[in-house]
Amino acid sequence: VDLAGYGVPGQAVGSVQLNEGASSDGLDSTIAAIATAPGAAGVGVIRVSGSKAWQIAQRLFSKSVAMVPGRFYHGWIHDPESPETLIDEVLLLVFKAPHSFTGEDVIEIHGHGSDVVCQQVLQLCLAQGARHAEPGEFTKRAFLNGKIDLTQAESVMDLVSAQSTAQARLATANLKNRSLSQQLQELYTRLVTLQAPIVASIDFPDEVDEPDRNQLAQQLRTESQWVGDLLARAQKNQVARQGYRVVLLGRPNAGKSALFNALLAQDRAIVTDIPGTTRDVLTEGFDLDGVRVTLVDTAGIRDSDSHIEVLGMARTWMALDEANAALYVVDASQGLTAEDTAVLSRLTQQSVALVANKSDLLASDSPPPAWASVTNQLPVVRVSAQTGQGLSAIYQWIQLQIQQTGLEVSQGAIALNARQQDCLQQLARHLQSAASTAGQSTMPLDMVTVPLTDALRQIDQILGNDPTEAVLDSVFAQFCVGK
Ligand SMILES: Nc1nc2c(ncn2[C@@H]2O[C@H](COP(=O)(O)OP(=O)(O)OP(=O)(O)O)[C@@H](O)[C@H]2O)c(=O)[nH]1
Ligand SMILES: [Mg+2]
Repeated sequence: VDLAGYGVPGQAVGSVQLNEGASSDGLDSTIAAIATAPGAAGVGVIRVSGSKAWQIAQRLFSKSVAMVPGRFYHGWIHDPESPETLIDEVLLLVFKAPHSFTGEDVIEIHGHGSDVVCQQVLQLCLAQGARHAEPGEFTKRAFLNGKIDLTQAESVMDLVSAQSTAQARLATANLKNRSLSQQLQELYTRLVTLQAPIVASIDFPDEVDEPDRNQLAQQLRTESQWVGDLLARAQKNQVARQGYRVVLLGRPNAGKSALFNALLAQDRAIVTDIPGTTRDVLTEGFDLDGVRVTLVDTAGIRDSDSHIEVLGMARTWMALDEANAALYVVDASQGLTAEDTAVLSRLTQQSVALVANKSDLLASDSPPPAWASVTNQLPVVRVSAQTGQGLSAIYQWIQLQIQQTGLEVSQGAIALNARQQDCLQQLARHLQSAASTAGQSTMPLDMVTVPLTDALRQIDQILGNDPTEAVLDSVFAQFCVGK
C-alpha cells in the first residue's frame, strides 16, 4: 500500500544545507510526539521519525512483524520491560526513508484517542531512545531532508490551522502545486540570465561587451513590476488568511449585542434594556460561504461621564480601525439622531451599511423616519434582531463586500504570510534600485550586481535555500507539537 502518497519518488526538491552559523539540530536523533489533538477521540496517533523508529516499533509491538514499508499491522502495544502489560490495541504504519513525510524512517502508531493511553505509548517510545519532538519538528525535518520547500512547510501549518475552506484551499494550492515557489524559481532563473552577461563583461572586459544599459534597466523594471503585481494579487487573498472583520457600531441600546447574537445564532453577548450594557469588545467568528467572518460587538457610542464607558468607547474606535467593514446599527423606531450622523461622518471605511434594527416596532409599511440625509449615501438594511427578519440581507451584504475584495481561491492562487510578504517587498526594492542604477550610464556596471545579488538572496530566503537557524526557528516555532 502506498500510504498517503508519501512513496512517490522523485518529488524531493533537494536537501538543504544549513547556513553558516546555523547549528544542526541533530537529524540523527529519533523524535516522537503525539500527533493528534488532546481530548477523547476515536483515534490517537503517535508518530516516530528517525533511524531508530523501526527498532522502537519492533520493541513495542507485542508480536514480531516483518516491517515491510507501506504496510500496516494490527496488534497490541506492550511495555517491553513487562511484556504481559498491554497498553493499547493499535494499527502500526511503517514508512521507509526517503518515502515518508519527513524523508526518514517513520512509524505511526494509531491507537485509541485517549490522552492517558497516548501518553503511555509516547513514554514507551522515549524510553526506547526517542526524544520528544519540538513544535513543527516533523515538518522541519521534511524540509531539511528536501521533501518540501520552506513555503510548502508554511502551507502545512496554514492547512493545520485553517479556519475556513478558503484558507484551507489556498494552503493546499501551494502545498500541491508549489504555486509561489514555482513562480519565484522562474523569476530567479530570469534574474540569473540578466546577471550573467553583466558579470561576464566585468570579468572579461576585453572579450565581452557591456550589455545595453537601457534595455537592462527596462528588463529590471519589468521584473520589479512583476513582483509588485504578485504582491497585489496575493493581497486580495489576505481575507482568506486573516478572515473578514465586521464591526457593529451604534448608540447604546440600538441592539448591537442582540444583532451580534442573532447573526452568530448563539447567545454570546449580554443584552439588556440598560444603555451602556456592553463595555468591552467582543469577537466571535462564523463561516460565511467558506470565508471566516469575525463579528465584533462594541460599546455603544454616546457622551458619557462613566469612566468605564469612556474606556469602552476607546476600544470601539480601535476595533473600527482593525475592521474591514462596519455595520452602523440604529433603533429604527427612534430614527437617526444628530449623534448618529456625526459618528457616521467619521466612518471612512469603504464598506459601511446602515442597519435599521427593531423594525418589528415599526408599522410594517412605514419607512424609517428621517433617514434621507444618509440613505442616499449608504445602503440601508431593515432588520429585527428579535424576530430574525432581514438577517439574510446582512449576510448577503457581507458576502458582497468579501467578493469585492477580489478574493481568488483557484488552483494557482497565492496567499502570503508576513515573512513572505516582507521578503517580496524587499525583493521589489532591490530590483528597483538595480534598475535605476542600470539606467544611469555614469554608474559603474558592477553597482548593478549588488542589488541584483540582494534580490536573488531574497528569493533564496523565501524558498529556504541556505536557511539560517533564526529563519527556521521563526517558521517552525509557530507549529504545534506532532506536526
Ligand atoms: N423590539 C426589539 N427590541 C430589540 C431588538 N434588538 C434589541 N432589542 C432590545 O433593545 C435593548 C438593547 O439591546 P442591546 O442589544 O443590549 O443593545 P446594544 O446596542 O448592545 O446596547 P449597548 O451594549 O448598551 O451599547 C434590549 O432590551 C433588547 O431586547 C429588536 O430587533 N426588536
Ligand atoms: Mg451591547
